[in-house]
Amino acid sequence: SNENNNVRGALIVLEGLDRSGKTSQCSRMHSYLVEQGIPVELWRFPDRNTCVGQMISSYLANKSQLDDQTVHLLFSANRWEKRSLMESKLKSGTTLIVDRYSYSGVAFSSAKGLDIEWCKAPEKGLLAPDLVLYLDISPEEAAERGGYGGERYERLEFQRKVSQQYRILRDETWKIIDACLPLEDVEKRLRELALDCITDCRNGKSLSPLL
Ligand code: Z5A
Repeated sequence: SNENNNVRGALIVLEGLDRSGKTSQCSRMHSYLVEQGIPVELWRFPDRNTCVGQMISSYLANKSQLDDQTVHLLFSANRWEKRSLMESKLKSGTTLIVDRYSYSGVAFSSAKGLDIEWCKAPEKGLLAPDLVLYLDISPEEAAERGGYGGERYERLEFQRKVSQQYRILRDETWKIIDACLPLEDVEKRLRELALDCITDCRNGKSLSPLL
């Protein structure tokens, strides 16, 4: 076996309010990395393709009712059911670009009033991201982008609370990017940060669990 077998992919997470541009930026970053010949996959949470994901999807569409604790644990279970696949992909050298992760789970549920430590507990032991890219936008500016659909959380008042919770979760491993810059400027900044992170992982940065 050659040394390359030990090279792992990076776990790169994009977070931010609804309309902050995560989905656009994730797909641009994915295409860019593919062009660079870097093994990469685009993931997103919730992953609506699983049975758990379908329950979440129907809840978000207001087609079913669940209490706050239950839906919190479903979002978390939706990450747990992908954990081992995530680990094997990373270990086999594939970089994962992930649209929302545990921080969304904690920010949205604690914005409803659930205790933040309670919200964090089921996330412990999932894989810790190597890089969290936070697309920073005020709830008001995000709302101005329009296209708030009919989903449950797409209301300004609630997005304000989510924004406050994200602020509490920030730590020194997050990179905060001004999401109001032109799309191409945001894209360029994200690329640089992602490439640095991929290099660090190739150079032996180890995978660790979320604490
Ligand atoms: N949720 C949760 O509660 N718990 C959890 O554990 C998880 C999630 C994982 C569904 O998520 C909901 O689940 C979500 C959080 C909660 N609820 N909310 N709110 P989702 O990921 O499926 O859906 P989403 O967050 O609503 O994604 P989104 O609407 O697709 O937003 P986005 O990805 O951040 O933005 P976008 O689609 O890329 O861009 C929005 C618009 O802005 C679009 O018209 C773009 O062209 C425009 N845009 C983007 N960038 C720019 C710049 N730089 N300038 C100008 N305009 C721009």
